[in-house]
Amino acid sequence: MNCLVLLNLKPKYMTLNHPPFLTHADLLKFVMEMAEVCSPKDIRWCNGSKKEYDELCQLLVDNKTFTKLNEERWPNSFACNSDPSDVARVEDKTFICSRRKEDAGPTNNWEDPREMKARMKALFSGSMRGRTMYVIPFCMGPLGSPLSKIGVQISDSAYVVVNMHIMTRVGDEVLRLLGQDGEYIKCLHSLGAPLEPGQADVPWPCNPTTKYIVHYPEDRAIASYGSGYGGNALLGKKCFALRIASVMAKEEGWLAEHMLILGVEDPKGRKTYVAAAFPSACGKTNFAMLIPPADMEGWKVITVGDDIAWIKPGKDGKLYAINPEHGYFGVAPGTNAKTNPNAIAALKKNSIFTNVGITPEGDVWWEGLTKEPPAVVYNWRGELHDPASGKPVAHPNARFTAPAHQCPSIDGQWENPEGVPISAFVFGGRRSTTVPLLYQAFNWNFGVYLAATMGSETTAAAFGEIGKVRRDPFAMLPFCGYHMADYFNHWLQLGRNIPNPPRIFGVNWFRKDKDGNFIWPGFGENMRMLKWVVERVYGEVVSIESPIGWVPKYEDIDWGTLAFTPEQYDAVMDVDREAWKTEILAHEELFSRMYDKLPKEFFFMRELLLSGLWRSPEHWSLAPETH
Ligand code: O2Y
Ligand code: MN
Repeated sequence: MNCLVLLNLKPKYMTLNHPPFLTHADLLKFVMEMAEVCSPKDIRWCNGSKKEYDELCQLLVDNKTFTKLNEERWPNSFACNSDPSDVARVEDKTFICSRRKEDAGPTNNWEDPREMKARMKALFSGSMRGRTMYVIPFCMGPLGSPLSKIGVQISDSAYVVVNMHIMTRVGDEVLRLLGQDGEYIKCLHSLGAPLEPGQADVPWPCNPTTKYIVHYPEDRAIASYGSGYGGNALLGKKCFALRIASVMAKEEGWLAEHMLILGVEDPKGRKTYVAAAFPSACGKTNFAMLIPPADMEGWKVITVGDDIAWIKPGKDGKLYAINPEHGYFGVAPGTNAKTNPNAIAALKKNSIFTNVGITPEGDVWWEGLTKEPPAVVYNWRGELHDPASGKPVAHPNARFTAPAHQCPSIDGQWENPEGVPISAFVFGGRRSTTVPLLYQAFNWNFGVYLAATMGSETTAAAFGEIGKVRRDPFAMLPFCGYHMADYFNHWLQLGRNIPNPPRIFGVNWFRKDKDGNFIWPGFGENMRMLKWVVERVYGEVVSIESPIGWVPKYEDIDWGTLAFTPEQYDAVMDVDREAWKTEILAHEELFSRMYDKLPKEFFFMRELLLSGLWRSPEHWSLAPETH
């Protein structure tokens, strides 16, 4: 019998052209109920085909949302400008609506889910009038992988559909995998910009004043209203793959992390996989696609993912990771053939650019792509760029959406349904002082403490005082769907359950000298640090014990042709005892916010670290050498 009859649905939406093989009654009910609330003009189920992608891109061109780029130079690619009110994730309007406030914790915005649902119902009522409601079945992770999870996003944005095509696996195959009663995450998204009869559309519809990104962890559901941009609207990414997935991971004994995944291939062909967490906009994509310096012959970095990792213990006790995404939503400014040649190659075709500059010849440009902007270029607000104005061409958060498989460094294993085995975790922040270039935590627990206390200095006045350290534990502060201290406990517990957990390292590429210059060149040179990490994983190199962890000896780093003197090394590796006393005491500021649930181990580790700073009157580098 037809499911629609079974569900006694209103004739208005009997023409929903869902695939004939769809037998998932709960999904049909969800779609029909949302249609009743949002009142779209029609409903379109996305099948994930190239035809669908091309058709919707053309629709976006016709609506003046997309500019088709020069086909010879940028095949099958488009650029668009968002509304100035809609340029980034809206953290202050992001909510975790767990039933109990204490489950969301002090670092998330919370509201009672019943109250929030009432507010959302009012906002979504008629919100899709005059627009098509797209139903986007998508899979996070390789189709059929035991580590993958399915979502269905309802959206009234064609821009969202085409971006989801690149960022996730969309279409009929996903519905087939769902079967009659498969589990899926309900994702509802509306631009909050209904069109009244006769009303002309605008290139970037959104709600300029009201935006909400709401998560219901217990219902495994997401509602996003008012924004068409990035993390607010592509719900598979931050909302599902991090906030909701982190809750599922805690309950099911795995990890959903804000981490890149890379493989290091050594000259003998040995592959070692590393997962690394850095706060947003700290160069994760660059690190994931690193090209080693020419003198490190035989060393290679291969890319599995640049932003999110789902990591599960395998039967052999190792941790296995997949990249749940299918594309990159990378920051454009600063990306160029020198800083990240692999990203430049990945975005050369079949890509979408948001908030970059566009030239009359159909080229795109952003700050850092080349030294000088093109003679004639329209900025992200569509104005003719005037170099004297001081205004940037691209918005600082301008993005490219590019298919992952187009990255030349993509690992042959990146879609392995079993995932790749992780041997090391790397955590890093942006610190101009105090934190050394590279160090290894004494053990798993100290590593968890290291990651929990990582932070970055603020670079934008939006975050208050410039240069103040903002703690971002595990780079997950904006993305953990539950109480951050429960999250720390989850990591500690995971370490207790696996026999030989991955080694944990801290890095800081951003240390400055007295004159304010970066000491470490970064980018490809970071390979020299990665090599030491790999050698430590296999116990192939000794280290020195500093008060905060194991550190490399100068002569154990492969310097190749890089002129980096022992004096520079001392400066970038210095563990200043007084600075570290202040640093460790400053951890209290974060901990005091979550004191009631903080792991007891943290209090002891803090004391141990502090006492270690008094361990010897000599400089730490004279401490005993050990494996
Ligand atoms: O501002 C946005 O909507 C995008 S944020 C983003 C995009 C890709 C990868 N990471 C991030 C992030 O904020 O960490
Ligand atoms: Mn990110």
